[in-house]
Amino acid sequence: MASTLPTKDHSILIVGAGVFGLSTALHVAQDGYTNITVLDREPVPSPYSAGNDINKIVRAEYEDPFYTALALDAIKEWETPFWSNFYRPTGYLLTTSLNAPQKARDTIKKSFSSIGDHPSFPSGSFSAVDNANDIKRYLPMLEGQMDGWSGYLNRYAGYARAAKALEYAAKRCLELGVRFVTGDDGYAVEILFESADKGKKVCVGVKTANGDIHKAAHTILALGAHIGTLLPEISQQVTAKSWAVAHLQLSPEEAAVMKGCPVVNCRDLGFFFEPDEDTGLIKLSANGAGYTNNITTSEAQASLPTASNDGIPTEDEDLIKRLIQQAMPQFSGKELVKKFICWCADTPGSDYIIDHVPGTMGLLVVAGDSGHGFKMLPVAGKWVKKALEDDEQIIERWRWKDKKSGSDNISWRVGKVKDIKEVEFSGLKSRI
Ligand code: FSA
Repeated sequence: MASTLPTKDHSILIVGAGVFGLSTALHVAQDGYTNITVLDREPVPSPYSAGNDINKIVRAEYEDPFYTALALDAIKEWETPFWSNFYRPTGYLLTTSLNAPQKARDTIKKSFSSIGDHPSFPSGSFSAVDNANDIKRYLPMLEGQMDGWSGYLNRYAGYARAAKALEYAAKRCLELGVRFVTGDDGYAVEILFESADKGKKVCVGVKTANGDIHKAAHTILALGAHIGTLLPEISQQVTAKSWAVAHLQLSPEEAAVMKGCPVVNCRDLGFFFEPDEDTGLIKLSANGAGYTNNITTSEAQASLPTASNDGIPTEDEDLIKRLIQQAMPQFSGKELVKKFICWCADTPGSDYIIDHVPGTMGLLVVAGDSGHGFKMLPVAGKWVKKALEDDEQIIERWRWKDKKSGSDNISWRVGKVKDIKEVEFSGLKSRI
């Protein structure tokens, strides 16, 4: 039944209805595939998806021109009528603060020069900002002192209304005939294989928590940070890491003043967005190297997401409070609300993995968002479709890696990776 080369009537099973899963479903359905099923433990937007958030950064300046080109493609899509309801091109301020480590300053220099060097950024998209006065000229709503802040403003960027964009993608999939199975009926617990063909195990689908068998000619695993629970052998290249998210509730009057504020990302503190237009919530996140949850199972030593995402580490709450104090002290008296940790699937070099699982047929994996996947929602499915239709992944950096390769020292991150079980949570000694 399973063949490496799909035809339009072959059954395609996509496990995971997050960013990569929905984008894949959309692209294969738009291309005329007629038999597509998406499984998830929860309806879209699934709380297990890192994309289930009010907003996510959309920017294209990477230090690596490979991803700059892809993100520019994605921005073009975000600007089309299909996606534009969910894109807010507010611009993006990237800075460091007074005591930022040299690493944070260096990454800003590199990403700033990537904008200048790339012909596809509209001219006049960016301006250097050397101090708080420069920043306030462009962002007058920021009342803080922002001592020692410098960096640049990129006008060809903004953010996506993340959860809403996921809901819309699912709606368009449904219109194209994609089936969704959610809850225990959609919670994949085992990959099913049949006897070997040409020395490879043939994947025939998955079993779900309710005991159902979902058979398919092509199974695509898109489980984000949770991928290691279903496919333990990927854990040597994918590490689940989490970052803290919190919110400030603004009144309608306060939100009106902050409206239109570019995304502010201070590399050594954290980032925040303009208030959400429906709720008046400002989302903030702390910048750090991320928290793992290392566990040893019978099959592997792996970092996997915790069962609950509630609350944030105290040290991140402090960073977020410093960010508020320095940029918008008018809100310093407000309590942080809706605090949670968001799990990403990190790879050593921050490259995605989009490949056939070695030693198998009919089984493809799309993983390793590395915390920079959401902006690619409109285009990622195109890459997955290509990998599905090719016998092998021709883009080397997206291939399955048998050994841990690349460095854990991601240039845009500051600080040290810590295990979530070893840090203090606000009000709790530790997370577990
Ligand atoms: O692509 C982007 O600019 C989003 S990065 C957001 C972030 O919180 C990172 O700052 C962090 O280092 C991690 O990768 C998770 O995502």
